[in-house]
Amino acid sequence: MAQLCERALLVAVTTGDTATSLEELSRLVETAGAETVDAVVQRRDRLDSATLLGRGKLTELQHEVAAGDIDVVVFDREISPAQERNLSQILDRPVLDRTAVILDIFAQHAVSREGKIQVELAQLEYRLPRLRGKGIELSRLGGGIGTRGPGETKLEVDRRRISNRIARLKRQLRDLEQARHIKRARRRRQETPLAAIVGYTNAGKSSLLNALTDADALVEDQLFVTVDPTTRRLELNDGRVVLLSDTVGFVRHLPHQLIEAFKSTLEEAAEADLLLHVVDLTEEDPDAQISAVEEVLAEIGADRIPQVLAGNKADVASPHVLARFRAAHPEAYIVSAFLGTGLDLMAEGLWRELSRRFHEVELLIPFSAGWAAARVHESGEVLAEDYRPDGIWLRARLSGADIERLSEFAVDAPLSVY
Ligand SMILES: Nc1nc2c(ncn2[C@@H]2O[C@H](COP(=O)(O)OP(=O)(O)OP(=O)(O)O)[C@@H](O)[C@H]2O)c(=O)[nH]1
Ligand SMILES: [Mg+2]
Repeated sequence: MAQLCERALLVAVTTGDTATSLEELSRLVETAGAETVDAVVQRRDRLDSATLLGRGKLTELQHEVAAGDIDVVVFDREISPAQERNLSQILDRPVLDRTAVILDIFAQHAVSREGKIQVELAQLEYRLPRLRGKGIELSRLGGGIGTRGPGETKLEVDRRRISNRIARLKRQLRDLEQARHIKRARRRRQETPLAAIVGYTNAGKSSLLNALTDADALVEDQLFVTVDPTTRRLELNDGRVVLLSDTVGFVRHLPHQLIEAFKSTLEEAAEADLLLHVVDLTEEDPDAQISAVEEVLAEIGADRIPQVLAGNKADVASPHVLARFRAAHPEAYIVSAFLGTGLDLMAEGLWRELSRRFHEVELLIPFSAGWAAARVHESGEVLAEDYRPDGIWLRARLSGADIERLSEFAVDAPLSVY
């Protein structure tokens, strides 16, 4: 892929006095492979529906674009297809919004077949209403942000072909989803509890998965590195097992086309028994990221799943952020995926939270049924154990499925239900 480094001018348009920082947009643009030349913040009482900005400001931008040898202008908000058309005419440069940049990053980072299909679908859905006429004239020769498909593919620019391709991609996704459902059903039968790692992009989710398990998920100081999630078994010290799965990073205003296309991937989080919510403590305001993550969780229907909160990168966090975070979230675990600190406690915390939905039972397992005792140790919580002449006596907390599976060994009906 010709990786020309585009020179980008960033523009934030805000109404009211909400504080705006173009720092995140700048990181997004750089991750997508362009260079931020300048950033302009424009405050307005109301937005112009056709061009967002007024005449005067647009003239200023025109000059800036010419003088700064700018290739592309990126807005820190969603711009409608009509606004994009108007703005790119006036400024005589391609005009992108934040969504286009995020989609571009996903396109570059997707690895698996399903990931690539999902990204391309999101890109085309975003693109279709933005084409003029048959669409061909919008093709940007030479590529650049907003024109790259997943892998080496260049995005389609012809309206009719896009529609056909969208239909085909949707069909392929449906097939892949079916395979995923079968896998998930199998997991459910085994009843190994699943914890999904969620959090803002770059919080260290993949690093934590690697530190806790033998996964070698890709870790980079970039945004949206993980597009294809990994699941691994996490074995606790005493042999109990939890499945731990990495997810796509979240960001404030995650493009809805992406959420749509990534539904099946995000379902992994939505169907988890527990969420491990990872927060980056090197951020000045971790709570802003927490809120953004909560918003996406609500959107995918995962906001009622119990959560364990973990503040990561404690090794480099500033003392005042750490202190503030501790005070605001006394229940949170403070960890460092780098140093491995706090991980054992956090894993225990995960298990404790998962076992809340367990029931306490008493079992007497004959020595000939060693598998059953092994099962209790692996997927339950053993509270007491005694070797008796007629077998192994256990008092344990087990999932409903395990209680059913091991019912022949039950000494009594469940003792207590949580
Ligand atoms: N100092 C320090 N850096 C960390 C720690 N954990 C992760 N990092 C760094 O943070 C960056 C992001 O880590 P990832 O694990 O890729 O983050 P992620 O949440 O999976 O990010 P995406 O997949 O891009 O959403 C990398 O540069 C890591 O080396 C930590 O405990 N301490
Ligand atoms: Mg990751």
